[in-house]
Amino acid sequence: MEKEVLEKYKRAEEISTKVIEFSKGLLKDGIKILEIAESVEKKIFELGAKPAFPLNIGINEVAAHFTPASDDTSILKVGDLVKIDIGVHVDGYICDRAFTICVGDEKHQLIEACEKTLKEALKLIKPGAKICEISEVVENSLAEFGFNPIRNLCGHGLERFVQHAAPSIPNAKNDIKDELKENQVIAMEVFGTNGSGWVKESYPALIYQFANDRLPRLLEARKILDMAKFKFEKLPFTKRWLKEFSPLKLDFALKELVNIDAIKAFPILKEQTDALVAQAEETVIL
Ligand SMILES: [Co+2]
Repeated sequence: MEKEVLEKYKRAEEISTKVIEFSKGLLKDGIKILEIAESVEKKIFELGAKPAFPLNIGINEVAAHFTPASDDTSILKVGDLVKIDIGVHVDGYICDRAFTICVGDEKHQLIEACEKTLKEALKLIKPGAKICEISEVVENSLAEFGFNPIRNLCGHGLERFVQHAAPSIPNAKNDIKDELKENQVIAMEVFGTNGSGWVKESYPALIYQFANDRLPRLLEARKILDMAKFKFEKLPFTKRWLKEFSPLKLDFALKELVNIDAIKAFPILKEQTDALVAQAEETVIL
């Protein structure tokens, strides 16, 4: 990897470490999740980087792809299992990390299981490692604690301005013999649950991403598509970041953009039996 690229990855990592510390200090009983999202994203900018995607805050059965809307009034409560998934990028080079806490509690078995499992998986993240070997360790390690992996969620590669690139590293056993290669950047993520181990999609979506150049009919849709491409640099964005549009026009415009395949929507992912989900994630350069 070029020195300059490696340095940008390192800066993204250093900034994400600070942002994680900052966000941990916010996760207290009674705080609005909107306040968490806005202050963490602001912190990323203040530290000289940009969010690679809107701050994902998954509470209890919500595994991924939730970020508060600008009118969200919900607050954290004691006992909530909160997953914070943070993406920081410097010039497109992304560091993607996540952690889980239980509000008001030091320890939670599901969190411990995911953290321990991630540690075990990271030992294997080296050039030449087979995807199936890593997945097997994830599933077995969670099983030792009596938990299931989320079978339809995966660790993934990262590329410049691409937050989900090949390869996919499933949380569940498989027979993918592909090997990791030198210079790959891997976001290894573990999702554990005390439920069945599958996520289902839930709407309305809050997170979107540029997909294709199109010519929308609505003026607002044209403006948003332009922002998706240039301002958000084809990385995921959320409605909350589009404050200049009235809510009604925004919904119409996003709907048109999804319909003509100009942007894609990421539905919220919830555990199918509404069981608890914990997550642990780190980015590694091979
Ligand atoms: Co990730």
